[in-house]
Amino acid sequence: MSRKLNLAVAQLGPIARAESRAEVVERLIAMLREAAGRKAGFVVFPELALTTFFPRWLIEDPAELDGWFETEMPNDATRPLFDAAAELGVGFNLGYAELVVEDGATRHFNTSILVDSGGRIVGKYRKVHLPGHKEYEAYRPWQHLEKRYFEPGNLGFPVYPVDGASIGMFICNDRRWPETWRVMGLKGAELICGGYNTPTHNPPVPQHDHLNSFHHLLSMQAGAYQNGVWAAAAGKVGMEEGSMLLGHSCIVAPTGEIVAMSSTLEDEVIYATCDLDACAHIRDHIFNFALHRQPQHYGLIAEPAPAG
Ligand code: CDT
Repeated sequence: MSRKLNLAVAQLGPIARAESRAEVVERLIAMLREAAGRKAGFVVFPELALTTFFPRWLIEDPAELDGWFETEMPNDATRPLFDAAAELGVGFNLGYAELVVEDGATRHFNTSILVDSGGRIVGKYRKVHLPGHKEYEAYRPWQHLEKRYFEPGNLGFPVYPVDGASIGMFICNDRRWPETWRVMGLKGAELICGGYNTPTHNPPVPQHDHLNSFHHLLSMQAGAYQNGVWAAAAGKVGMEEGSMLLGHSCIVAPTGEIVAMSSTLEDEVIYATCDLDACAHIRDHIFNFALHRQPQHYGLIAEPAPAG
């Protein structure tokens, strides 16, 4: 008998700088309820889903900066979301900025979690591929200071069992990197999901601005097909504090076919019924890792980048 996951992707329209976590959580819960009404068992929410995309600003006051981070999860603002998940029996993937003390040091990560249908956190991932820059760059209309505010994740690319499905996570820029997908493919992921905040204008390469959606979908479709996994991406979309963020949240089958895509720049939920056993149609044949991979030739991929 085939295993079916009723999957939903809940994209968020813009979040204003002044919008509180509690207000955003209300929006998330409304979409969680809508998804539950459509019999979804798992919902994917965006990257940094609780606030506006604050790395677009240079924030020099450390206390002000830390105010964008969560020091515990769940916390007072997000607990209603976890309670709703347990009440409705729907799991979710949620991105947020994480401030944590580890080994005596204060650390900042761009993080996402997996929550099961009982409202329990069952998995965590910290973004590995941080885009952008460290220092203020005056020519940019908006900064992209992820490299300044976060350190690269230290958890690798884990895959977790969640209500009977094997699920791994990417966070935004990670989806462009084949290594992200392959590591989780090798771990047997059946669904790889995550959120994104992708400005439609990339100041260093404006000649590629018209290709933003193409590159997003290309990455999702290639990652899904080349690893025989279901793939889902939830955007923070629309005009946020003057910066336009890419739409086209999507669900992609292991064949690489797009089976659902958002059509607005607002809060919107899209759906697909995912046959998890369909992963094997790819993984037992064209991308049968055990039969066809030749890792003795791939060593360079895992070596540190050459200097300069
Ligand atoms: N949030 C995030 O990772 N955004 C990047 C923007 C790249 S351009 C600096 C992305 O890959 O979509």
